[in-house]
Amino acid sequence: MDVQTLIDGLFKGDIISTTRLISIIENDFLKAEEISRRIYPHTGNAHVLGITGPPGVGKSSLVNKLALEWNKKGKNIGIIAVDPSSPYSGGALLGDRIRMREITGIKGIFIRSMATRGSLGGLARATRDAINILDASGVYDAVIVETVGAGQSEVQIMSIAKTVILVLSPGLGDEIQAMKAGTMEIADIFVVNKSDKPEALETVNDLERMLDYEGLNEKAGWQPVVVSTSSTMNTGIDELVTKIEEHQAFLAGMTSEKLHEKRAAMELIDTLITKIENEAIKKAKESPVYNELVKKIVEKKIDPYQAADIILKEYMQLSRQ
Ligand SMILES: Nc1nc2c(ncn2[C@@H]2O[C@H](COP(=O)(O)OP(=O)(O)OP(=O)(O)O)[C@@H](O)[C@H]2O)c(=O)[nH]1
Ligand SMILES: [Mg+2]
Repeated sequence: MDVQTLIDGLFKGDIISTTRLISIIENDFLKAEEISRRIYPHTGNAHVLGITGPPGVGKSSLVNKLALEWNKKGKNIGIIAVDPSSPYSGGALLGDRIRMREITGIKGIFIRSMATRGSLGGLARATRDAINILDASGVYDAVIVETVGAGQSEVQIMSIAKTVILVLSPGLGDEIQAMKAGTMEIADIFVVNKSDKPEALETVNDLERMLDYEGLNEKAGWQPVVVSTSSTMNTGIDELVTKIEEHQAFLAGMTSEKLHEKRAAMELIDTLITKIENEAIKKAKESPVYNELVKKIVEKKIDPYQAADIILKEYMQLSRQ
């Protein structure tokens, strides 16, 4: 089926077209560009929600319960679970599927896992395109993206979320300390999940103290909040929905031009980097000295820096012609 037929299907809310388009953007960078270009004017309607946090804190379980709760209120929810740790993705994705089993097949909830397959353009790009596909379908009120909060690609992914939720669980003092600079700053809502555990209250207190201390309690007029949840006991989920909707209302109420511009700038730079990267890889492989340089690196006759400089020099000469 050609791309245009699939896009027509997408706009009609056809799930198979949606799924096929996401597969295409994952695997085919050139077609991804064509798809993104055609759907872009239709994006911007879904509330994109980023859910991040250390491994095992209960993000997937929470997304599951959150989607159910929201769905009960009549909202359609798209979910993208991102797994950047490709060597382990088989197991992790399977785990996610089992954990999210409760919600697969429910009308108005769409779920999809994504993993890096060494795809050109990287995970952040593919995830962003997938979010845009769900958004452009016009079906989903919210698109939830789950990532493990660690590397650069997660921060990149989170940059397009309108509301960022950082999930923690009791007894993670060290992790909280370690992540405070990067990830803490981007969060609008902090969730202490597994609040069925006795140490949860202490974690909530620690977190609130830290938010005050770090001066993170004021973010462009929004006061980050801490919500306690338990995805196993299904508690605190309604409060989380309320807080998300409050943040959504807050965003709608402010002059969001700056916000839009910041997001657009990020998308532009990311796309540019992807293009340059792809171009660089292509040019390197086309270079007549490429294979020879690889061999020399293996034989330790040259180091990768020197080899890269040789290719770069050649590339600069080419682009000047
Ligand atoms: N006691 C308790 N356990 C929970 C709760 N939420 C999740 N868990 C358990 O924590 C484990 C991890 O849950 P996940 O939902 O997979 O956590 P995650 O953050 O998505 O994990 P990764 O995606 O692997 O980083 C599972 O064994 C869950 O059953 C909770 O509220 N209370
Ligand atoms: Mg998970």
